[in-house]
Amino acid sequence: MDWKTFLAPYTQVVEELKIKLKGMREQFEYDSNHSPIEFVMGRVKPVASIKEKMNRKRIPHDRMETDLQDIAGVRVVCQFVDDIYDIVERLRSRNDFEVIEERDYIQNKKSSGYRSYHMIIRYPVETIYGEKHMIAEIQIRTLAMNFWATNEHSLNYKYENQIPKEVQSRLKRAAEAAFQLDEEMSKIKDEIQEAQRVFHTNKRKD
Ligand code: 0O2
Repeated sequence: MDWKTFLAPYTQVVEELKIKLKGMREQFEYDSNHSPIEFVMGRVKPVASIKEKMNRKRIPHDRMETDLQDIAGVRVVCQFVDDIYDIVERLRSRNDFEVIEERDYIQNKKSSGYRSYHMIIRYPVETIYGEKHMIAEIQIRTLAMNFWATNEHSLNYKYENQIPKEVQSRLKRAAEAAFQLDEEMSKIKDEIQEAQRVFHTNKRKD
């Protein structure tokens, strides 16, 4: 398997999506001095993770491009839960890709405590051989959800997906605390945004 050639269009998808999503962030800042997007990041799944996931999910080689939907992954991190649904709406109405699946792990959190909104898209990239439609995953989450998921991901890596029971229950409590944090922040969202607008406007005057 020539992984470099196989992954090249995925790298292009990630780079293009990062530019477009960061562009959204900048537009929001210019237009309203506030962006629902805090930051954007992206990655191409490492070969070892691709192989591990294919084994775990028993995905045959010839189904990899359709069934392994997060080889190209970008993440949009927002301040508030409402911002996530705002971004989801805007992504649904774009014409440069097609949303083929959505998973709302905010309304339906995973048993681990994981919360996030996932959109699976079909994205056209231009290659030297013509247009190629690639599958990619966009994860949209708050800062609190991202903090929790990043830490849980590290622990899963450390314990090879066998997190001890005691650590698991701490993670569940931490997930509940992250949920409460999002709830509390939502209640003072208008005040926080007003403060941020004032801060940005003053910064521009400097
Ligand atoms: P990485 O290292 O982030 O690339 P599954 O893998 O079976 O849970 P599926 O069907 O592939 O899920 O799709 P889903 O549910 O959209 O999840 C894919 C990705 O979402 C995962 O990729 C993680 O990034 C994230 N995710 C899903 N569940 C959890 C969770 O419980 N904890 C954390 N921290 N992240 C989660 P990968 O392949 O796990 O890894």
